[in-house]
Amino acid sequence: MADGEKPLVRFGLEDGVGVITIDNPPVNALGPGVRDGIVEALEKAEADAGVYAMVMIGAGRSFIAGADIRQFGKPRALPKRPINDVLDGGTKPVVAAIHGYALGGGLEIALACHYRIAVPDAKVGLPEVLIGILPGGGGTQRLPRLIGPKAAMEMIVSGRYVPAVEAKKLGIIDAMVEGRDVRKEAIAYARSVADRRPLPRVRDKADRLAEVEADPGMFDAMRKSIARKARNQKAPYHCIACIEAAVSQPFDEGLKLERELFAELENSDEAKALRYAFFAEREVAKVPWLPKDLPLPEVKTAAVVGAGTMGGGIAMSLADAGLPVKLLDASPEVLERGLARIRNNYAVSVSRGSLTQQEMDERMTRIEPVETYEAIADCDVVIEAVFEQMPVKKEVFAKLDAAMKPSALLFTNTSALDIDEIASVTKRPEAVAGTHFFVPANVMKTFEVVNGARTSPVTLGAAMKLGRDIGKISAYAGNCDGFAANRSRIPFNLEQGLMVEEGALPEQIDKVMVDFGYPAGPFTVNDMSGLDISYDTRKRRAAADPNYRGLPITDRLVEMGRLGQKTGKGWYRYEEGDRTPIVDPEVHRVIKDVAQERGFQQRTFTDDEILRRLLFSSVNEACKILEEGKALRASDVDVMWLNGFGFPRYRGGLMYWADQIGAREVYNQIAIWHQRYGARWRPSTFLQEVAERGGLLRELKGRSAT
Ligand code: T1G
Repeated sequence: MADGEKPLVRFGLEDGVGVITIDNPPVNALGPGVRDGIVEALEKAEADAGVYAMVMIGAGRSFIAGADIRQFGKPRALPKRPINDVLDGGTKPVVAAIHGYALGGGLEIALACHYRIAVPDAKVGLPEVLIGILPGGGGTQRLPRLIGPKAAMEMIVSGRYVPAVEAKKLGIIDAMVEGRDVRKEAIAYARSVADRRPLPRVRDKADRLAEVEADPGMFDAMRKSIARKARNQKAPYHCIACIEAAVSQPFDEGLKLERELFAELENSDEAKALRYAFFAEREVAKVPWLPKDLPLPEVKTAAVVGAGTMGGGIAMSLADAGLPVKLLDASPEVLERGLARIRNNYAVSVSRGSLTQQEMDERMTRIEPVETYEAIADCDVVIEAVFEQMPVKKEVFAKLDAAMKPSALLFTNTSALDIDEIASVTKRPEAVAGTHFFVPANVMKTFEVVNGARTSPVTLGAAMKLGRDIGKISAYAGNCDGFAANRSRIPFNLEQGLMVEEGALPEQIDKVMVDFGYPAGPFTVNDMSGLDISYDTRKRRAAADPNYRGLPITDRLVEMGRLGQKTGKGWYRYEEGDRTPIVDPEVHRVIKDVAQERGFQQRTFTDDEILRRLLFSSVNEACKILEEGKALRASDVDVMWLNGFGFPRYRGGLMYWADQIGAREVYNQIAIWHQRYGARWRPSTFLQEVAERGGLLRELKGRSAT
């Protein structure tokens, strides 16, 4: 350890209790040196006759957040002795004192300790499946022994973080401590258990494993229940196999299988992609020119203008995060309908058990309906969510400018309109930014922050922070038509419509995308959101631009009243009260009729061409967005696609997936389509450059972002 460098693991003695402190900021990950440091401290305490009990605790804000994910996929020295073997072989009680998080390898160490205590707001979990691997430190063998195989399987296959109070009920935590001075309380607890023998080693517990006798089908039931979401993935199934071994084989045999399956997963394609997504979702928070310690205004009160679907969802997002929200709409009827919709959304969550009635009531009381701008004047932030038409937006912002207190932040939820034009009607354009929520606003994680030409760094920073504070993933976008997320998606939508004109059937395209890993195909999604949504926009553009070709087949369906699920038929037909899309020969006839009327040549498509036509078009657009500096990083676009468009997470993201094919092959294919289909397939120069230098698309950075 270099001079002056703080030790990663400290050992201190207090009245016979050895305190092992892990100090590896920011989250006490088990990086190089940490594991050996813990082993050294344990062995030292074992050898010291003056030590009769031990405490293991994390410095800073957390216990141990798990293995250092950055080390995966790299050669790494194996620890001299696995920590959990040292703990199993110990003769003195070790108490894991948990605050903040005990995750992955961190919880596994705690499970190998003899006791676990926690503060009420701590969280524990084995989230390895979320990065495509499995608990590789004995967690699949110890957790079932502590809380039973079914509860263990639910925790490990979901990867969810469990609040300490629930973890105590499950049996993971032995005692809750206040948390005023965790170290002190842990030492006292260690003293209280110092003489208890035999030492309660989790590996020796077998009684809870017997639960499988009453429910031997639990493993197949879990496999069945995850089949849809875990499609094309290995890690969830390997987790189940390890837990199955825990109930059917001796502890060391189960450990052996765990190690084998872990090794198989560590460098799997899904693990590499999920690790990439993990770090991309942390990188996206960073705006290079914003200092990390930039003082930002505090947001304690919020307002939303517009009580429609979006406004209601936004109000819920803010209320869910504990912010009092004033929901403004000039029309009392719209306001009442909006509140009823919010109430209903919460009631559905309560009926599903994902929210308690008390939580719903608390959130509802945070949302106050108001009808005047004066009523929101004192709010720290206001988010406009009215009709997606510029005149309406401008009218609202002129009123906001007149009414809101000088320090208020003025955000618009527009999904594509010009932020600068909206800001131009205010005297404070520096306080205006875009905060684009995805539908449904209270569920989707992507929170696109759009930087106007005159948006100040403080306003930009405050918008990025607001997204994080309400549990979303803030992603920077520059001001242009469609910003970054929707703009990168537009070519996908266009190719989808054009391929149907050229002979591909909606159900074939949907199947390709579902097999790829999407939860639903694009035509099924169109039927959910309604075919009439963009119909008016296309008609307006056709009236303004005689060269605009629009989407004649979609328009024909709309004109036939086939608007999607809401009318019982759209691209598909639907039985009464059932959302299952059913192929409808009537649609095939419409496609043929319009193709004949418009002279579209029809042909068959391979699945691979469909996949590449859709996704390559968006890869190309993402490169153009980066070229124009309208996004900071290609990995930011991936984060938007993962969290805004349902792109399968185990494929890393749009640009990460394109790298698996290779920039050169992507570029060559686009160049061919450029020849065949014309300007819309003009290859991005950024794409061409990456292809020529053999680089990686996911590492592209936006040209000095504006
Ligand atoms: N390894 C390496 N870096 C990590 C890390 C980890 N496990 N967890 C967080 N970081 C970095 C993160 O990239 C960011 O870096 C900074 O810490 C703050 O993170 C053997 C094999 C703990 C709940 O999956 O869930 O153990 O951007 O922004 O919002 O069986 O981090 O500042 O440079 O997320 O306060 C299992 C993952 C590993 C936990 C804190 N553990 N981490 O959230 O901060 S596999 C995990 C989290 C394993 C064993 C297996 C969260 C957090 P930078 P942050 P946060």
